[in-house]
Amino acid sequence: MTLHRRAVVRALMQNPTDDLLVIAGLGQCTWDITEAGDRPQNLPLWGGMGGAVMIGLGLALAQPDKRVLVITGDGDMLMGLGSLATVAAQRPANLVIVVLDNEKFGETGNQATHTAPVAGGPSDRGAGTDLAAVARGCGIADSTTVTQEADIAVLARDARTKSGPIFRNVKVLVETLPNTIVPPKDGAYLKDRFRQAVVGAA
Ligand SMILES: Cc1ncc(C[n+]2csc(CCOP(=O)(O)OP(=O)(O)O)c2C)c(N)n1
Repeated sequence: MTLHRRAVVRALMQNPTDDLLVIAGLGQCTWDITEAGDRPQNLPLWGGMGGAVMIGLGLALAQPDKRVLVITGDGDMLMGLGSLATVAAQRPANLVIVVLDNEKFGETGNQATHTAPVAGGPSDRGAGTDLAAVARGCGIADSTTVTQEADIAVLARDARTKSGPIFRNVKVLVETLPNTIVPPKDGAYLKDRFRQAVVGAA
């Protein structure tokens, strides 16, 4: 794996328009989207695990004229796998799911997740869980794995323009990154800020 997560997120969020709604899964993705530029249309989930895609799905269905980009980790995605079947059933054309797959629970100390290859052990299953294959199996036909620097520009373009639902599993390096730029910590404030940006003052 050679891709740097922050470079991927910066490419995904370059020059965002107001109709780009970004949901970040917990842990490092929350820091990543904030480093790319905090904005009211960003909803970082801080410590809420397993629900990033479900939140994105609800939002995409409620706001069909906006583009919904979910950026989350493999740990969060593995916890919420059932959401992929519902995305496939609902087929929101405006939903893009990008998993930054470092094969670790990065935020809690880099414990291996099930996307990591397993050598030995009771099941000796070899390759780890292939999240793009899971998404495809759920019925999201446009599901691929991204591993190359050269594919980032296409990833970023597809994320903003291609008809969805789209699923991309991006294999990224395990990195220890400074979290010097953090989003607001108050969940109610973040929710209200986001809501106002999406639907205006209630
Ligand atoms: C329900 C629940 N279980 C465990 C945690 C602790 N936790 C916080 S971040 C994290 C790891 C997240 O891993 P991943 O989604 O792969 O993100 P990464 O930090 O590797 O990008 C865990 C297990 C939590 N916040 N909530």
